[in-house]
Amino acid sequence: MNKMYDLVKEKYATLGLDTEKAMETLSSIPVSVHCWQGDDVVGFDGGGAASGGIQTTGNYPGRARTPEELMADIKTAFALMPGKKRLNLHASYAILGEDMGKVDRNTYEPKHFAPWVKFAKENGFDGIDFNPTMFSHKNVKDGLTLSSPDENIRKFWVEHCKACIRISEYFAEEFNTVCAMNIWIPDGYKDVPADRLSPRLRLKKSLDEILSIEYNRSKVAVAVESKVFGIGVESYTVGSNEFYQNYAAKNDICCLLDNGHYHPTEVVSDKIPALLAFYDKLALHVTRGVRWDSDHVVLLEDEIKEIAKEIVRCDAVDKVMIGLDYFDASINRLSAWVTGQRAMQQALLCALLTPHEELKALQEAGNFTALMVRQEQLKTLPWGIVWEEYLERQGLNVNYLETIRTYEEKILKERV
Ligand code: RNT
Ligand code: ZN
Repeated sequence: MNKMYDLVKEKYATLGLDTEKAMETLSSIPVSVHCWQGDDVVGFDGGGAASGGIQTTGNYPGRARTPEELMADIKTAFALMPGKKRLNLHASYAILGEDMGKVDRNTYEPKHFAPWVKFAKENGFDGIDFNPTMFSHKNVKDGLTLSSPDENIRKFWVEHCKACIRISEYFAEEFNTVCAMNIWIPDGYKDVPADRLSPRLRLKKSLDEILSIEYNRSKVAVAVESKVFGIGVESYTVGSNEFYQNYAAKNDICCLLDNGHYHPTEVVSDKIPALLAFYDKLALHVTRGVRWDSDHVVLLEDEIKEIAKEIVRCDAVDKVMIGLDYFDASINRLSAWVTGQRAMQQALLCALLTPHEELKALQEAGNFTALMVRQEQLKTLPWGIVWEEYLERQGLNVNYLETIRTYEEKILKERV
């Protein structure tokens, strides 16, 4: 028994908080970890470096170049992450084998992802989430996909999304968990557009066509991810926040909130309860934008703590599908993965170790003085000791950097 933990457990008990229960809940909240941190969002279907409003920077050695390499990296990195993990795949990570060059993204099938299912099962992941890949492809024409005025282009991407729904259904069935399928498109304009409506009407039509296929809505949660602007698409984004929130509400699908995709003073933590008033489910891309949607590694900063608090105090751990979305190519990629996932878990633990009922009562009573004092006092509570205990129980209270360095020496350095 860890004496320090026992003391801390007692301390939290005096606040009416059960550290055992907090750890149990924490280990049951799935975090969907993105595969694309491992290879700088390149994928395996020949698209090359990410383009269309997103970009990775850095050239740290060891980028995974094949499915085998990426799987080996995921296996090593995920083993250092506490809690329940899902794997978040993009369509560009299809393992085409003999079909390479014969099929395109509009005809991908579940079989092209079967090795991922096998891999995720072998490693005990909770399930797989999915994303159509509508960037890094020759059919992104003039920066447009689902909103393209070129019918052939628009149809190609509609077919791609339909194919992705089929693949998502396959994942949902294989794991018997809901598969979140997130639609993000790079569509937009670098400079002042002449028509802001037509592209949005075409996007609406495309989404209607995609959703017109029969699929099991209780198994596949289709989500739409808005964005305020992107690199090279600074002036206009077709899939804006208002567009997608209205579309999702009217068509009974989900919104996905990426906290790098809003104006700098807007916060996703405040949007979560706003949407929970209307939606049963919502999805997140937790990231860290430094000055813009830079997709830096998630760290334990105020906004991520606030996001976690909302998930917990709105009693929404079953409603908010937490996914990570960042890609840093300037540091060891496994370390980036683990650091971000652990930060998310830490934020959730802090939230679980907060006396929300007490604080809510102070707010309701209009006792804002006490509310401020209490919230400040809570910041210095020794939650870190509970975190160590949590890691200890999962055999993870180790210096993960050392493990990663060893892997780097043996494996990553060979990749030249
Ligand atoms: C881009 C979006 C999108 C991507 C991933 C790779 O701005 O955040 O979610 O990062 O799909
Ligand atoms: Zn995102």
